[in-house]
Amino acid sequence: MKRKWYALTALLLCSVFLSACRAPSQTADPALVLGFSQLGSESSFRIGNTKDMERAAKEYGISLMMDNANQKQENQINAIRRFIACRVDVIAFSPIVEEGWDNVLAEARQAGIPVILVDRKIQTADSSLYVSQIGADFYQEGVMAAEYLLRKADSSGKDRLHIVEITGTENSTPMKQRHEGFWDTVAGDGRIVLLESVSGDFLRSRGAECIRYLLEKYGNEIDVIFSHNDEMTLGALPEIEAAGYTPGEDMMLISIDGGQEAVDLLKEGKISCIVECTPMLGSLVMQTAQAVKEGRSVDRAIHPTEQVFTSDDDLSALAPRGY
Ligand code: GYE
Repeated sequence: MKRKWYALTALLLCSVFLSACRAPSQTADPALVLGFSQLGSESSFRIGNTKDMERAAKEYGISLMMDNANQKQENQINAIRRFIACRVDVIAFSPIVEEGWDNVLAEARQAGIPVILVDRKIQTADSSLYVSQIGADFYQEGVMAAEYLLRKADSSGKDRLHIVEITGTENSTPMKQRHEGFWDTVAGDGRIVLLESVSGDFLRSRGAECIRYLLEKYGNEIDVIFSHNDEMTLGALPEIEAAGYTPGEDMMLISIDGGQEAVDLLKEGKISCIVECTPMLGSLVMQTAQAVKEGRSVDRAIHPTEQVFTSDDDLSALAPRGY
């Protein structure tokens, strides 16, 4: 009798586990099952990226098993382990930070499951742990932001511009490389003087906190605010106005991402420059996953083309941003 109960329990546990492996969007006989660990929902970029991954999976007939890590690396690691246990065909993930992935990616390699990096990168000595990185050239985004500032410095004729920087998530690729690209480009130009750089973690609420602190400390000494993403810029803007300053006149805001809400404020002149960072990576990811599954070679790095929007441009013909 006991043996029968044990067998029944084991059968029940297996069926529960296997049902957890079924992708919600799984078709009857999917050509490819893709496990995707999304890092969170911290910004309109991230939400737009998630929606585009879902759109592209449907378009390409790929079963998407998606997990939202809610900004925690341990949740991403656990999700990747679940994907391995579910024997997905390909794993994709957007690593919240660059370090700490070698062990779990070695487990995926051991299981014979290829890994695609989406949006951000990882630091690893073992390049065989992933097959491709699909996302922006964040260093170049920093360069483009700085080149805009230098052009404005030239046209203004000012011999000093005091700047504060609100950076993204510590140790994430976009934070590190946007910072490096920007400051490498202005290095040696004595007109650009950094007052302080503070971390806003890519969050709107933290952008507001950061600018309150910076305005309290530096006030009208601030000429330029370089913010690593629109979310923090959108948090900072109301605080700047509440402090009695006119964004776009008293202070120049330079931002990155290019979502609709920020672009609308650029058209109003409240934001001076937005470097585009598109979240629409879904098609590139699905094409790469299919190529990998079919044994075709893929590029190690795939960068979407991106543009710069300024408040001097005529953006009347710009299509809706979609994020
Ligand atoms: O700029 C920001 C998001 O990784 C490029 O993460 C992405 C960044 C983006 O939170 O809005």
